[in-house]
Amino acid sequence: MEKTFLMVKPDGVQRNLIGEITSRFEKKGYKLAGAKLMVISNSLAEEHYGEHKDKPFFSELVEFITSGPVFAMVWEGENVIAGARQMMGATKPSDAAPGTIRGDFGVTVGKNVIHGSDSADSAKRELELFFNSEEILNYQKDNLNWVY
Ligand code: DAT
Ligand code: MG
Repeated sequence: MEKTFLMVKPDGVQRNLIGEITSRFEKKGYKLAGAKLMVISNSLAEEHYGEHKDKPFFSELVEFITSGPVFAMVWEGENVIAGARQMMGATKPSDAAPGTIRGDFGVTVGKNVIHGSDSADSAKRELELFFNSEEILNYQKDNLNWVY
């Protein structure tokens, strides 16, 4: 089954949105396969956001993502990578539709509450960056017979 990397960013943790956000993915029918509260180091932040290293907002982005705990998660499900991106909404909360996480809880692009992998390649790369194999659990959830 497909897996993706999702993370409640420091603003979402501070704003008590961990429960709200995880609840949306649980209710959707995706399965939580791993999770941890952690503070991202500078080097991990620079590697995670490496594709943006030449952008003018890069240093601000690294400073923000390392500014407090994040809630890092592994979610599993059919087409979960694209499905979670849809549930997150557009990068800029001002463009994100109501009903999406960024549309409902964000105002500015610099504090847009959640990260999610944007492709199969980035999901693989980001999951390997944030989780080791023992932290990703393979377990049975019987209610998934009522999702699939
Ligand atoms: P996404 O998080 O939707 O994958 P992205 O990969 O283009 O978006 O950018 C990563 C993060 O960088 C984004 O969540 C918020 C920040 N960011 C993007 N564009 C920005 C901009 N123009 N100004 C400030 N921060 C920006
Ligand atoms: Mg991205």
